[in-house]
Amino acid sequence: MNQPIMKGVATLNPPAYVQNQKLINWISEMAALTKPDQIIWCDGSQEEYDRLCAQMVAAGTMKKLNPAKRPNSYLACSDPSDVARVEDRTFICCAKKEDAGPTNNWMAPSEMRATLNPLFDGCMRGRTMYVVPFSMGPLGSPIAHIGVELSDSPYVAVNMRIMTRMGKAVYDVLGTEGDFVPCIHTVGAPLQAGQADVAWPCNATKYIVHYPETREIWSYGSGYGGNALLGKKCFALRIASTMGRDQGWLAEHMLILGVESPEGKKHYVAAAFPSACGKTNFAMLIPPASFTGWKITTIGDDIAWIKPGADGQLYAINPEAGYFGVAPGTNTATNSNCMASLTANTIFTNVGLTDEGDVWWEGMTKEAPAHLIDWQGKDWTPAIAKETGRKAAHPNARFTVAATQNPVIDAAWDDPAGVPISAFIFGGRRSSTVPLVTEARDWVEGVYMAATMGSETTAAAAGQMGVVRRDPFAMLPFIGYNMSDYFQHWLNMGQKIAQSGAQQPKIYCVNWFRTDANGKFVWPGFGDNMRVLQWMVDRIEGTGKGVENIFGITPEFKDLRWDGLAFTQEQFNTITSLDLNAWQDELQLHTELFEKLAYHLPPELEATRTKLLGKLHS
Ligand code: SAT
Ligand code: MN
Repeated sequence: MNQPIMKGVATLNPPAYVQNQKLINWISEMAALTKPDQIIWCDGSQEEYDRLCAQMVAAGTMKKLNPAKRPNSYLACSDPSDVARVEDRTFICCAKKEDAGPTNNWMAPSEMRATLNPLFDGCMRGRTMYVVPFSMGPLGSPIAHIGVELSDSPYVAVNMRIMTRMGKAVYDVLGTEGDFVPCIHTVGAPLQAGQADVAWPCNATKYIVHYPETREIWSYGSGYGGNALLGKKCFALRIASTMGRDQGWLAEHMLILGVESPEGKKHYVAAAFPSACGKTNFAMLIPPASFTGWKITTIGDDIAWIKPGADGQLYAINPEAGYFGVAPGTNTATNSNCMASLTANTIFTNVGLTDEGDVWWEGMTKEAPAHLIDWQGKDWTPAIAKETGRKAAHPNARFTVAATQNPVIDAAWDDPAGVPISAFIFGGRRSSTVPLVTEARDWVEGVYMAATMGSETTAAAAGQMGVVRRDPFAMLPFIGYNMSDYFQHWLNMGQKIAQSGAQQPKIYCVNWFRTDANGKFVWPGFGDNMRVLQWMVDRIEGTGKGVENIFGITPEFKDLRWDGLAFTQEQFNTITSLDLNAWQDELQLHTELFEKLAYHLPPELEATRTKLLGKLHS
């Protein structure tokens, strides 16, 4: 393999196929700053992937799983302090604070550069800098964009190969003049000469920094997930959302799925839920047995890039090429397609290692293995777990797997043109108040629903779990600019679609997570979400029935299909009832949100709130 490896940082020695001078200049500048021992230009080949994995096995970063159980698969266990995105260390650094808005941490670019420069100076000493070229979206698609990540983590290089279209072919698209988003990442743990490395190097100090105006990403101190795989939340959401604002498109925290009726009529819907609320499960849903002939297929499980086509309709791609999903709770009952995806060629992070050399996590099987090594390398048995509460897998443990391993991948998942979107779904995790499903009466009301969405927090972000926080569009940790300007952008997009004469996608708000008096989930969720999805498709087709209430249009019990599920009118009432007192409080929380977002808040949203409040009191 033609792979120039060079000691010291005097020359870069780029491969002949790298022809973009701007890229070479940037890498040269970054190498001079970070001072790696050597630079490896990743070509994305299987040979390179296998070699980096073998190297990490030798270094103790990963374990190779038993090939008889889980071929070509690995387990990586992180430092116990580096297990989730760090939202309080995530910064949007644009010139004006108001442009980052009240929901983001902000620092002036010059101040942040002055802070980061000394940290990055020499941060890769004793390590290798991997040059990772990647395309977010099908190579050459008009909806796709290119990034290059420089990282001193081989774990990042191999994960990026699964999560993105990574490798040599990206340089063909980039050419001599093409644009790319420069992403620099370091674990922030330089090695002195002779100093032994640790299995998961990282730094207690962390910075996840975005400069939206110059479209740069600088990440320091973490090797985990969205902190380090910079194509994902940093580029595909935070930077891309600002590109979308400037260029008239949308970068959203949404899965995209195809739903096909027995008659062969197909719709694509995009659905936003906060991290760790079951987007991957929804994207791979298996309809109940009684729904003969209905098919669900996956375009993407986490992020959607959506651009208006020549016909005025919205077309979406999945910018990613893999899934970085939550392992705990995943099993053949909750997501059998996902389990089938994970049978080989998978990287697991922070799950348990069984005595047979396979993986296990809470909820994977009814019965736990008698013994395993937990994600922190300690002996684990069901008895120890019971006594200490210690988990085999960290609650934010993840798998990294190529989208192509998904048995229900949509035929158009790699189509450069994208797929037309018929509906948007917004869902939070709410144990009370928000009903199973509501259809917005118009675009503005839909934007209002999405803007005021709340959700109980999960383990995907470091911090307290289970408290309700407002999470507009499930974008709270991912919007790269002022939230109110983003609401305005959505309103503008709706107007543009209407003006083009195209049909606006319908907008729905769902909640799978209502609980009963004992705190138990009432809605079975998972495959049974098909019942709600079918109602939406019927609505899109103009045949679905529903009634108008204060907040929009909802189905009555008789309007959903119940064959194959014992679900009573009474249970239905439990998850669809509107508690007017709770809604009084809920609207008060919307008011508080709007007060916080007052700068540039679109007047339509305040007007919608006033209208709803009026209906509540009438
Ligand atoms: O760590 S990630 O940002 O990749 C996962 C998530 O929060 O959804
Ligand atoms: Mn996500």
